[in-house]
Order: sequence, then C-alpha cells, then structure tokens
Amino acid sequence: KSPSYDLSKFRLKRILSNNSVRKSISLLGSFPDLSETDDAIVVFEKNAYRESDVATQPAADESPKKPSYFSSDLKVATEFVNNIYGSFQVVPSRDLCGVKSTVIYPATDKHIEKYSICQKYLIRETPELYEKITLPYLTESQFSLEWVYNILEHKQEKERIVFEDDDAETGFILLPDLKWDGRNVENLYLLGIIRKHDIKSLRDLNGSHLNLLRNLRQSSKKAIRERYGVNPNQLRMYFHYQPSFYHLHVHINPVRNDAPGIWCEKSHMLDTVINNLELLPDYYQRATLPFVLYEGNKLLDLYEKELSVRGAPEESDKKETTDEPHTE
Ligand code: M7G
Repeated sequence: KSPSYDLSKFRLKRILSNNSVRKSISLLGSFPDLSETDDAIVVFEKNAYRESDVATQPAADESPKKPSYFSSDLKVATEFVNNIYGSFQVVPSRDLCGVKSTVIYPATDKHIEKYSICQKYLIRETPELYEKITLPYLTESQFSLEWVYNILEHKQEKERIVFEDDDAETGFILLPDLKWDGRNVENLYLLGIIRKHDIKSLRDLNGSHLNLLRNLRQSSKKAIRERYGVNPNQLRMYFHYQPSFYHLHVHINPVRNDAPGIWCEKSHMLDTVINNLELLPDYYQRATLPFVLYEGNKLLDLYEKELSVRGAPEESDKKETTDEPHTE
C-alpha cells in the first residue's frame, strides 16, 4: 500500500545535494507524524519556463486570468540600472511559482547514497568481472522493482500511460518519467518499460531481442509524434549502464534538451545497441562496458578489493601495462 504524507510536515535532517545549475536541492529528513525513525528524501526542482507563460498580449478571446509573467501582479524590485543595463528581482504571480517536488518515503540507505554527491570512479567491467562481482551484488542488493510491476500490472500510473503494446515478447509500456514535470514538451521525458521480466539490463541483451528493441524504437516514436507532435528524428532514446532499476527500460527525451542525469559515461543509445546486436548477437555478453561507481556504494568496496580503484594513479597505470594485451 502507498503511504500518504503531508509534505508541509517534513522535518529536515540535512541537505544531501544542492545543484545551482539544475536549480534543484535534495533533502534528507523525516515525517515525525508518521515515524520518528523512517527517513524521507524530498527533492525540490524549479520548473522550466513555458513559452506561454511569457505572453504579453492576451488574444481577445482568451481569458485575461491566464497566468503570465507580464501581468499587474508581478512584483518588481530594482537592483540597479546602469546605462543600458538593468538588473531586477521579480516575484511572478502565484500560479507561476510552482516547484516540482519528488518524495521518496521511506527512503533506504541506497536512496540516500543515490541522492548525495560524492567522489565517482569509472570501472571497465569485463564479462568476467560482471559475473564475479556485479551480478552477485545486484541480485542480492538492488532497489525494489515494485513501482515497475505496479505500472506493468496497471496498479499505479495507469492514467499516465501514453502507449501500450501487450505482446508478451515484444511489448512495452510508454509513460512519463518521474523526472518530467509534465508541463512542457521542451523537456519531455518518457520511459519505455518492457513487458518481459527477465532482462535486467543492457548486459542481458542478445540477438533474440532485436524485434523487441526495434518495436520499442518504432512504436514509441510513432506514439510520441501522435501525442506530443515531436518529430521522431528529434528524439534520443538510450539505456543506462548501470541502471538504478534492473528491469529493462529505455529513456526518451528531445535531443535539444539537456535532460537531467544525461551523462555520456552512463548512456548507451538504442540505435547503437540495435546495431551492435545486428553485427554481433552476443555483443553484450562479450563487451567490456565502462560504468560509474560512487563513494558510499558497496559495489565500489567490492571492486576496490579486486582492482584498487581508489589507488594512486601510478599504481593503476602499472596495472594497465601488465594486464592488457598490446595491440600493435
Ligand atoms: P535508471 O536508468 O534505472 O536509473 O532509470 P536512474 O534513476 O539512475 O536514471 C530509471 C528511471 O525511472 C529514472 O529516469 C526515474 O526518474 C524513473 N522512475 C523512477 N521511479 C521510482 C519512477 C516511478 O515511480 N514512476 C515513473 N513514471 N518513473 C520512475
């Protein structure tokens, strides 16, 4: 059962991260009314601008009440005007002051780790390292997939589904990602969650999944064009490696927008994945895949024992020359 909570009763313990570029802040605290011990994470993120919010001349047939920055309730404080340059602090009308908020409650240590900033390291994961270290770790310690199953079984977010294909082998559900404010097609962010249950991540993909991946690519693009009017050639579709949730899903957003969490070291384009499998059906069982580990993650401690990831640069240089074959 989903708990209900009153966000205004949140009590802050500490700030986990504060990103001035994204204009977002992640907070650790609790809801004392519900539990003294359970942790809660609250993330606030300022909304992106909608172009309709800066309209200046309401059309004759439009209600004058439609919120716009340029309305009589805009409060303006002048900081300075110098020659041709002016600097102001403005407070727009209440309707435009919304803040997107995400709550995770009860939050586990793994969630706290995920929302805290810290040192990061790149690992080159060979298939052997995957089998020996990553796979045993992720089978015993990973985020619950309950929210994914709730979506697939129509128990939650049913009304948010944009497109659904029921096929047991090639089917998937397309719906807005938690990260999308849902207001603005400029920063559209959808998730394609596949129906099949046995594909944890990119690593498990092989040539037998090509039909699934091609269907995911084609049907999502068509559905997004129909619903949001976005040109299919303006969409990027990619997988994360490692993902946070080990049930295969594809991230979809417009190329011109820098989506949150879009890091090259974590992203694998769906087009490239399809092409790799067309060329080599067992590509992802043979490939060395880089991925990022961060301080605080137990998997880093496991890799540390094997590779001394945190070691001094000279040591890892030495290891590289002895471990790796020459390709001259
Ligand atoms: P990921 O690559 O496994 O992990 O993507 P990441 O969070 O490191 O990117 C999972 C995606 O699912 C993310 O983009 C999340 O924002 C999104 N997501 C997570 N949850 C818990 C939900 C949810 O409950 N509903 C929806 N619609 N999206 C979610």
